[in-house]
Amino acid sequence: MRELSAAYFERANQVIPGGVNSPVRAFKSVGGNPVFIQSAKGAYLHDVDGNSYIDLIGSWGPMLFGQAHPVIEEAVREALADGFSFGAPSLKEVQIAEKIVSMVPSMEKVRLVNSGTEATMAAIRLARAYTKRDKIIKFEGCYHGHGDSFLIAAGSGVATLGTPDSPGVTVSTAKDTLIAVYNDLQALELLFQANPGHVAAVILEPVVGNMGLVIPIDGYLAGVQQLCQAYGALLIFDEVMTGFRLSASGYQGICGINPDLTTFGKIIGGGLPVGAYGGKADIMNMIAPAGPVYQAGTLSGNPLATSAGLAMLNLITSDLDVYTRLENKGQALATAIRAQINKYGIKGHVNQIGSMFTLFFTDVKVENFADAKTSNTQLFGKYFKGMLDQGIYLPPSQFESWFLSDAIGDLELTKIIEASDLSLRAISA
Ligand code: HOZ
Repeated sequence: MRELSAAYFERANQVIPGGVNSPVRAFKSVGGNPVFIQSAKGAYLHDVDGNSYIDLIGSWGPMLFGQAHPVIEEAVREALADGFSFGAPSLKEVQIAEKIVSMVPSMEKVRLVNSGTEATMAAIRLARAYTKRDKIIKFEGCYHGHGDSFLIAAGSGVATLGTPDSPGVTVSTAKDTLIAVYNDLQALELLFQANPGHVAAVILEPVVGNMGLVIPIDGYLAGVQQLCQAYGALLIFDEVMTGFRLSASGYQGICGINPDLTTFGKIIGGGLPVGAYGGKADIMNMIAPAGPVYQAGTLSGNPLATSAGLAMLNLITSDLDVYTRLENKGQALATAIRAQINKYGIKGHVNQIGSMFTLFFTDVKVENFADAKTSNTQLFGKYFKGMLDQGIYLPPSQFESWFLSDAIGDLELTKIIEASDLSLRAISA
C-alpha cells in the first residue's frame, strides 16, 4: 500500500540521519515508516504511492486556508518572475511588516527571519540585552524551536523521542534556562523569588501546541504578565503556531494581553520559510543596525516568501469569518470525538480551541505537560495507524496539535469523524 514510501525511506536512511529532515516527521513513536508526500492541494495530501489523506497537520500550522491556496500560488508565481533572492531591501518586506503591525496591536516594529527557531533565539538575545539579565523562564513541554536555550524540558519532537534535554547543550547554557510548570502561577512566582534580578524574560506559547494542545486556564496569562511586570522581566509570546491561526491578531487578540515581544513562524510566509519577531519599539530599536544587538540573514525578507506571506495575511483580513468557520468545525469534531470516547469507554480527553485540537489518551484533564504525559502513547499509536489507513493524516505523535483548515468541508469532517469512530472501536475491542 505504501511500497514507494518504504523504498524512499530506506534510501533516505543512507544519506539523511534517521531518514527525515525533522524528527517529528518520523513515525518513531507510532510505528511504521513515514509517508512520502508527492503533492498537496486544499484539504488533501497525496503520497508517492497514489494514496490521498485528509491533512490534519497543515505543515504544522500555516495552511489556514488549506494547501496551495490559488491566491498564494499566484502571488508566488508573480514574484518568481522578478527573481529569487536579492540580499538587498525590497518593498514587499516593508508591506508585510506594515501589515503585521496593523494586525497585531502589541507589534510596533517587526524583524523578519526565516523560521520560528530563528525568531525565538533572537527574541531572547534581545530580551537579555534589554534587561541586562541572563536567565529566561520557559515552561516544561513548551517548544520554541531547536535553539540551545530551549532544548531543556522541551515538548514536540524531543518529548516524542523521550529526550527533552538534548545532549550537546552545554551546562553553562542550560543553567540560564529556568523551567516552570504551565498553568501554575504559584510555581512561577517561586521561580522569580528564587532568582531575584536575574530573569530577563518569560517565554511561553500562550496556547500550547507542543505538548499536544493545552489551553491556559482563566486568568493565567494575565497572572504571568503581572509577575513579569513585578519582577522586571519581559513577556514573550511564542505565537509560531497560534499567530494568525486562532485570530487575525494571534491568541493575544483573544486573551487581550499585549506581550513585550512576540514570535511568529511559517504562517506569515503562507507556508514558505519565514519567521518574525517584534514588539515594543523601544525594545526592537536595540536590534542592529538601529542598535547593538546583532541578528542578520541573507534570506530574511526573501521576495518569494514575503509575497506568499503578504497574500496569506491579505486573505485573512479579507475573510475574517474564517475563524468562526474554523471554530465551528473544531467544536463539531470535539463533540463527536468526546461522544465516541464515551461510547467505547476509552480513557480520553479532548482539548480544542478554534482549529487546534488534540485527543489525549488519558482520562486526566490535560492542563500541563505532566498531565499530557499520563497519556497512553501506545493507544495513540494504534489510533494514528487506524486513521492513516483510512486516509486521515494526523501528526505522528501524542504530543502535537492537529490543525484544521478552511479547506476541510463537511465531507472531510464527516470522513474524519467516521474514521475516528472505527479506529476507537478497534482499540476498544
Ligand atoms: N514545532 C513543530 C511541531 N511541533 C515543528 C515541526 C518540526 O519540528 O518539524
